[in-house]
Amino acid sequence: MATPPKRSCSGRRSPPLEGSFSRRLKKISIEGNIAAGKSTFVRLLEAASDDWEVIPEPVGKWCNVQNDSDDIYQDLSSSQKSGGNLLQMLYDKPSRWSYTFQSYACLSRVRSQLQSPSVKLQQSENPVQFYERSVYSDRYVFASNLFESGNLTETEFSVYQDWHSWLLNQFELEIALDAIIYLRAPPQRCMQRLLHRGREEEQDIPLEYLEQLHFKHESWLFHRNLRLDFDYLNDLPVLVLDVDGDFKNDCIKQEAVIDKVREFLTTL
Ligand code: UDP
Ligand code: DCM
Ligand code: MG
Repeated sequence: MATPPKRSCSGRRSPPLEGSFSRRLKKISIEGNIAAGKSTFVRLLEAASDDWEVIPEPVGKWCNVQNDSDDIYQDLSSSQKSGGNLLQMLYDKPSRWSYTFQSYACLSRVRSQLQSPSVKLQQSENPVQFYERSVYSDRYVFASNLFESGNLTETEFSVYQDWHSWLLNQFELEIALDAIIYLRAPPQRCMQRLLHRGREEEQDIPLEYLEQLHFKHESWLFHRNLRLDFDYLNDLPVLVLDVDGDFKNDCIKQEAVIDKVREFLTTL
C-alpha cells in the first residue's frame, strides 16, 4: 500500500469532517506489550492538553461480547444476552479461539477509531488523537505471533490477512497513522504489572508469551526490520519511550515524558 495522501474531507461513512480540521489532525498510536503501561500513559496524555484526545483499546467489549443490534435479541434475558468472555476463551483455548478473537479485536478497534472526534477537538488548533494500539499491532504482533505459535492455521491466517488488507484499504484515509509512540519495557516488568493489575483472564499468561510479543514489538518498532505490507509504515516516525521505571507514581518523570511527546509532535 502506498503512502496515504494527507486526509481530505472524505467523510465516506461518518459525518464529513471539516477539511482544515482533518488536515490539522494528527493520529498517533501508543504501542507496547501487555501491561507495559499504555492505558496509564494515555490517561496522562488526556489530562495534559485540551488538544489531545484518547481512543482506548475496546478490551471491555472483548470480555463481554454483546449482540445489541439484533431485534430478536430484545426478548432475551440478560444471561442469554451475554455472548461470552472472548479474552478468557482466547487464553483458555488459543487454538480454538485465536481467529475469532483477532477478528473481533480488529473489527471493534476499527469501529471505535472511526468515531467522530469531539466538538472540543474539532475546534482545537493542534488536535491530536492518541489510539491505544492499532490495527497494525493486531496483525503484525498478535495475529502473526499466534500464527507462528500454531494457534492460527495457515488458512485462518490467510483469510485474516486478506480481509485485514481489504478493510484497511477501505478505511485508509480515516485511520492511517501519522506516528507511533512505543512504550518499551522488559517482559519481566510487564509480567509484574500484569500480575499487579490482576485482570482475571490474564493471570495464567506465561512469561514466554510476553517474551514473544516483546520480540515482535522490538523487531517492528525498535530494530525496524519487520516486513510490513503497508509501505507508509516503514517511514513512520516512532518515538521510543523507556517505561521500565515506574512513571505512574512519579510526577517528575511524567512531566519529562509529556515534554518528550510535545517535542515529538513539533517534528510531525
Ligand atoms: N503501572 C504501574 N506503574 C507504571 C505503569 C503502570 O504500576 O508506571 C501499573 C498500572 O497501574 C496497572 C498495570 O501496571 O496496574 C498495567 O498498566 P496498564 O493497564 O496501563 O497497561 P496496558 O496493558 O494498558 O499497557
Ligand atoms: N490482545 C490480543 N490481541 C490483540 C490485542 C490485544 O490478544 N490484537 C490481548 C492482550 C491483552 C488484552 O488483549 O490480554 C488487552 O491488552 P492490554 O492489556 O495490553 O491493553
Ligand atoms: Mg490497556
